[in-house]
Amino acid sequence: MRLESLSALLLSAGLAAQAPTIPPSWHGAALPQAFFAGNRARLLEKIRAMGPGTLAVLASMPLQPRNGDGLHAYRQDSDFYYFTGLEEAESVALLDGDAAKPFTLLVRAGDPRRERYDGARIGTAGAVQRFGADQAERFPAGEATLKAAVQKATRVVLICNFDDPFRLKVLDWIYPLGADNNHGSFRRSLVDGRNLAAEMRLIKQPAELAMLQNAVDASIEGHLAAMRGTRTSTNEGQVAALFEGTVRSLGGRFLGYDSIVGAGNQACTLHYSRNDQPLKAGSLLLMDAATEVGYYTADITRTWPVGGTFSPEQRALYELVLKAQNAAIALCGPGRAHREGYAAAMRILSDGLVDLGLLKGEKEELFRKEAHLPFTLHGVSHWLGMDVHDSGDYRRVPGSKGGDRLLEPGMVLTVEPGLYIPEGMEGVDLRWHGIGVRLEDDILVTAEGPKNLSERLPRRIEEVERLVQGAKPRR
Ligand SMILES: [Mn+2]
Repeated sequence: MRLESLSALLLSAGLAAQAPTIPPSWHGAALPQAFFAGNRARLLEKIRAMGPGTLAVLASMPLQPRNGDGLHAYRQDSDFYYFTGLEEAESVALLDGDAAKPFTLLVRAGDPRRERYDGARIGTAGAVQRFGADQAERFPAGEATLKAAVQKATRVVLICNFDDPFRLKVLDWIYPLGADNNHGSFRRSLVDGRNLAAEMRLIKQPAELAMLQNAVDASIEGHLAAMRGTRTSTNEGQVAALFEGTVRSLGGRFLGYDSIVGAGNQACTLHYSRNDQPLKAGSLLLMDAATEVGYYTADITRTWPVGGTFSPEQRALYELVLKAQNAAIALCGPGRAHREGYAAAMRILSDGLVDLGLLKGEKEELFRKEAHLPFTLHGVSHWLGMDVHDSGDYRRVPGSKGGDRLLEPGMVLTVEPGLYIPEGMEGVDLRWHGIGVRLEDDILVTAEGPKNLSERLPRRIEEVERLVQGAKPRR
């Protein structure tokens, strides 16, 4: 049948409106070079403010062996990417606060044989033309340039998260071993620049928020596919595959973190990621999974019944977690301490556990003693961005109240309370055993208050049940 006639047929039958909509995809999504240049300009301003002779040195993520002669898939260091947009390994970026042309990229030497295996390397021309470097050099010559620049500087701001050998090399150039370091350190100092980068990354720019929303949207589609496909699955692995296949097909090249897909008792293991156990009838499934798009990741958790219907115990715990989550989300407005949401959520969970008979005693006293902790286990928020637990200090900054940082527009954080009752938990009636519930959404702080970026993914029990029941029951 020709395509036109098929769509005509669908239209005449009134079916076109019911055809599944294909969500947009984000294959190859990346922020524009102007974004990275803007970040470099702001970093340059900060290092110039430190005084003359300041040089920033940024290290890329080292290659990571996996097994045998195989490597883990390469993913650039978040800080390095934020300031360069460059995804190539074994690169170094320099920003010289004194120079009129401050940005130097040092990139890998050409290797025709390796390049036949791994693809072309960017080279010095690519570094200048595509990545905006003022000048570029290839190793090994680049190493002499780097050493000279470090030794000429009076202050080196090092932004190096994971490349320990590189850090030691730079340290040795600054304070040569066996030399008169006491004397040397008067001339040259080292500043750890990681907090500088973290503070910049904490407030998201509009372009970053758009990319983060792409990651959230793709992750929502993955969650919907997993929920709809649970009743026709027999193993956690199949549900994980529905999520992961969906986000990959939408352009999520990497997951933001290993998917957690745990049914029944496995839902009580916070970082469970084997995802290989059979789905037992009557159990709840907890899925904490998200994709990264263009170096920004979502972080979303939903919990649903594998058979499509919550039992009374599952329902009671779920409703409690949902209530706690909504209360904490409402407190993600500007000017709030990020921990206010935690306190509100814990109060609701603690009182609710008493109401359900899971904690026994006087509410005020139990809350004060944190008797809920064996059930709640973890905090409810963390920053979100390029890293799932994004960089940025939670405390000790000017203007903070009670030692905590106050929320500002442009910050993004998760809100994810949970309750966990593993098999064998002492002092708890057996009917509650093997239930783990967590709900997690991604919240943008705006001047008008909290904005839930993952709102579209249902949380209310009736909606969740309807979604899961949409599929045919499994045999
Ligand atoms: Mn999280």
